[in-house]
Amino acid sequence: METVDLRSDTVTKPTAGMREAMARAEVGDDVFGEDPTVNRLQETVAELLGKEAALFVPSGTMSNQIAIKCHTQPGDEVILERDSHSFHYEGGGPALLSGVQLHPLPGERGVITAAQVAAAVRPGDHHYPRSRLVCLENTHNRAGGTIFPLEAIGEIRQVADRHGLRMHLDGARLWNAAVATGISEREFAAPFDSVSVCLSKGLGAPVGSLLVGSREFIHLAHRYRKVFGGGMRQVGILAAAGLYALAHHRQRLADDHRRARRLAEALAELPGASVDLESVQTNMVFVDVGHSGMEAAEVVAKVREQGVLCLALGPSVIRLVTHLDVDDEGVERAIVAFANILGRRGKRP
Ligand code: TLP
Repeated sequence: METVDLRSDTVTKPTAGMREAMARAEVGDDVFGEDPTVNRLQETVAELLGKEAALFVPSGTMSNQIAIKCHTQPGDEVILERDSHSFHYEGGGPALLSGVQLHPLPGERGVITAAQVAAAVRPGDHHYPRSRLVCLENTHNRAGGTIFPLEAIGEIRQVADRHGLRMHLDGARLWNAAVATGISEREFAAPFDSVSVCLSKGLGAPVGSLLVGSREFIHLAHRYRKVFGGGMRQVGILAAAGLYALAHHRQRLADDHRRARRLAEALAELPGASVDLESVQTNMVFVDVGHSGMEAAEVVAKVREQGVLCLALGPSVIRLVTHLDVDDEGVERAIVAFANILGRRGKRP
């Protein structure tokens, strides 16, 4: 039985075309800045996001952590959303690597407002930490792949300008936000001083993220990439996968979004399952099985027996993510597997 892996869009395997591009890649020592494929990828992504420069790094986590390090001094405070990746899933990196304090704000489907940010900025009195950076996430992972609207970002930028704050975007899935809205990555990136984007999520490359910003910012980021152990050598092989992904796998994200919607609508019909359909804006579906009498982990184990993999995110919440390696048939199989556990259509009142 072939498995349908909906745990994350990070699980994709490189396609034949991607592997061929990797095999053909011209390489050099990137620590010396001599890998022509890495240089081409950095120029391509900087251009795509409308920034002066870009730096290829091993992971989204490192990219965010380098950005926080570059923008802050120890003792500074970083304002971010309470469910953001940098707050939850980066191992306490901001405290460990940058010595900063985090100021998490509760968002609505991952979106915080300019008024919340303004209220969180500390007075310029020596009792307080120095507010220095605002980090946003687009799309927002733990909120269910939701889009941070451009207008709301613009309003936060105005607050940031008034208080001399920098802004960083965790755009691990910015590609999804762009395809879903028709607003370009460049427009979404414009209000930010730095942006991190991942090649290893929906785009289907095996490794790699890029941090973009001004030339001066990237010069400093280069130093911290080395310090954090992220200087790599003949990584044109990986950059080639990224260039291939950018050229061939961006527009197809619309298919992932269509499949997530199909999955969400079908699962929402099952007894004991509820889905916030408004949060299904890109390639993720969060299902709450709280009313099924089963724990999320139990449901996950039972659908696994039917070859469907997904993740329990809490006692009652399950995350399913569509991607390059899940087709229409895979989605239908997942729906059947859940229906076998939770019961058929015709939801109880
Ligand atoms: N997210 C992973 C897990 O870490 C949860 C996933 O399966 O979704 N920013 C965002 C918004 C992310 O979702 C992730 C990865 C990262 C950063 C970190 O990227 P990597 O895994 O490359 O360090």
